[in-house]
Amino acid sequence: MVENREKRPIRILHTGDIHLDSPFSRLRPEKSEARRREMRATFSRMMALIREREVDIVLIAGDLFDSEFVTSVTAALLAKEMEACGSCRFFISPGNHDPYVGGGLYALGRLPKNVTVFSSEELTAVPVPACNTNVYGWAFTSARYEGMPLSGKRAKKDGSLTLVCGHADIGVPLTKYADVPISDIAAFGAHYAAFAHRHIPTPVTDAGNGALYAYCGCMEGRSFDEPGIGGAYLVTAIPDGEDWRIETERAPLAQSRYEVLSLDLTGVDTAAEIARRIRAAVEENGYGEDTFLRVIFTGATPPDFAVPAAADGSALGLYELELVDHTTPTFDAAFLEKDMTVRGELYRSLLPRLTEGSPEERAAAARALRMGLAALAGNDVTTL
Ligand SMILES: [Mn+2]
Repeated sequence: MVENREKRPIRILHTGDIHLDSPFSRLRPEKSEARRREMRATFSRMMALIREREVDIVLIAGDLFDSEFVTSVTAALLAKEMEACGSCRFFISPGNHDPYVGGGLYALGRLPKNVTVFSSEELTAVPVPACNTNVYGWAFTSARYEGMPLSGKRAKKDGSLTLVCGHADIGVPLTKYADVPISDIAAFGAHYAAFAHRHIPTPVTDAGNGALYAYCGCMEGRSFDEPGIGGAYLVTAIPDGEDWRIETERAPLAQSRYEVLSLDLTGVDTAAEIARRIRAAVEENGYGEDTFLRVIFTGATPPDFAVPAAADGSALGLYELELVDHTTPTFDAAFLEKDMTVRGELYRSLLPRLTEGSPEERAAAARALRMGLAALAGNDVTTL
């Protein structure tokens, strides 16, 4: 007979898209290894937070690591860290990057006893009696999941706290990454549904009938497509009569972040002024040694002013600074067309690509024209 345990607040941490051992193919080898080390360190910091905040249940909604066969360093780290949180229960729902496959880390059963890994595409319920909780989850068993894990299912309504942990592509019909319509989340009716797969976090949202759900976002951004400070959600379920009330808070964890900044250069014609504006933006946003910053220049600039193409990020106290030139040179086409000097010749030779090329070709041609005109005008064609 199951005893009716006294209800107490339950603390939950929702994470996912951690991508340990990510290849970081965009970075140079020495930097990518440093980033992998940094990600393992961030993971360890998250585990310290779990101990410090006395978290009861950790939901890892998939893509914990970045391949079916994780490195031995990471496997050892996972086992050690999870074992050190002995009183906490971990639930892992394998995603498309860390599917449950024979011979993989999950199937080998080398994770400590307090870890439950979902192993079936079928929605599975695991009771946690000590927490008055049922955790529901599913697994990717390959890089694809072409079903609808929550379709037609309902959470058990027996007064227990109900949680979902899963890797899914919410609201994308016919997705190959587990199709979960928002209406399925509402109909299922869990108190909190923890999702991963999208790397940008979403606010905690009510799908309907108080069924909350969120994407936690990735723990560490890996490119400019994953901007912001990565982290996890801390969720507290507080007994509320026969039901539970949910409170959530964001826990920032990342050691590095990617940020994208747009800078309008209209009216600017010196590198010094550009440097001043970048410096001001860096200060205003609190970017520092943890920041990979991409600055996109926009607006219209004089045709003979060479917008800097590269800059030393460390001089601005940044990890790395990348400049992207999307400005339009305000050259006088009608004048250049008739210009019989080498300037006109340069313009005419670039004209087909300036007008008929692909967007990339047009941008490259505009840049070539600008550099050429700048050089011919005796202006510096240098970096910031
Ligand atoms: Mn994924």
